[in-house]
Amino acid sequence: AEPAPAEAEAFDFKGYMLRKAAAVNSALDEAVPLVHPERFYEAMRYSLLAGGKRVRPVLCLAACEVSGGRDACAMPAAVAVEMIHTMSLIHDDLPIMDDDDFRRGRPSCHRAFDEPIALLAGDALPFLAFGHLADPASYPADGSVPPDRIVRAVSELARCAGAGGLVAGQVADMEATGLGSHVSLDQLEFIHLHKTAALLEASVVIGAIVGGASDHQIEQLRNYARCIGLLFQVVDDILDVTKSSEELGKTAGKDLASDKTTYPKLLGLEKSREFAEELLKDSKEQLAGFDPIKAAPLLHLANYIADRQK
Ligand code: GRG
Repeated sequence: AEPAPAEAEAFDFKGYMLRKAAAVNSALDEAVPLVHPERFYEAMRYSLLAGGKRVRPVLCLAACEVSGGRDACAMPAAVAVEMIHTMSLIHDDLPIMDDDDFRRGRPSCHRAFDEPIALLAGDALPFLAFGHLADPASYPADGSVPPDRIVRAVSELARCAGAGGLVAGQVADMEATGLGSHVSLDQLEFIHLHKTAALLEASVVIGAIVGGASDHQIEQLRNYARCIGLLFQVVDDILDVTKSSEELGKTAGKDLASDKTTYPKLLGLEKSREFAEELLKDSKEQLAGFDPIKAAPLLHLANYIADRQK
């Protein structure tokens, strides 16, 4: 679809992403220095600095910006969400979970190091994340992020990442494995809202909290994040089908044949595309009350998630 006139205004999204990702990378580098025991620290740094898209930390910075804060206020939160994301990938790749040898285009942590080190690197990262988020020394010295906001952000991240969030999503996903189209639409939505959307939600909401958003704004941004979280997964499912059918040169892709439950499998490709359109529209509606200039990064992040090709 053609972008609406307001969206077509010059906003250098690629430049924005590159600038913000570079700032996040250097903050991550600083947050986890290479100290003794080196092999363990190396493993954490290997996975953290492996060059993901940095969608979560950039969302966090963008939500802080739209709420009136500056990047320095949200950087501890941005670092924390990427640490949690990375630990979830390290553990997900372990043989006892998904057993993946590759991640972000190179050997997964347990392949590059070994299983015990990968397990422990994953174990340590959430503690580093919460330590960094809660430490007053992580924030600008001018007091622009008061302690009550920090405590609220800690509690929000704990809720979204833990037993009622990301971990619950992983459990539900494991339980659904092999059930294929016997999984209901509600179950599929539960999995994605927890396994994928919860951490995107935390990223946006804690960025908004440290940036000084009102409760009403926080709830609007939460809804925005839930929409793009689900959108992320619907797009992923659609790409799975279209990519694999392109690659295989036939109409039914590997996804339709595999045991994984996907939106195209439950809804069909056309309805899945409509659902993605709807989620994109709903996410943008949540931004309507914000300053359009400051909301531009969040709006373009939603487009980016909708349009991404891999
Ligand atoms: C949080 C304590 C705790 C445990 C984690 C293993 C586990 C429990 C959860 C796994 C969750 C998981 C693998 C979710 C998938 C999320 C997802 C959409 C990953 C891909 O994200 P991208 O595309 O990746 O943003 P990059 O590499 O760009 O960062």
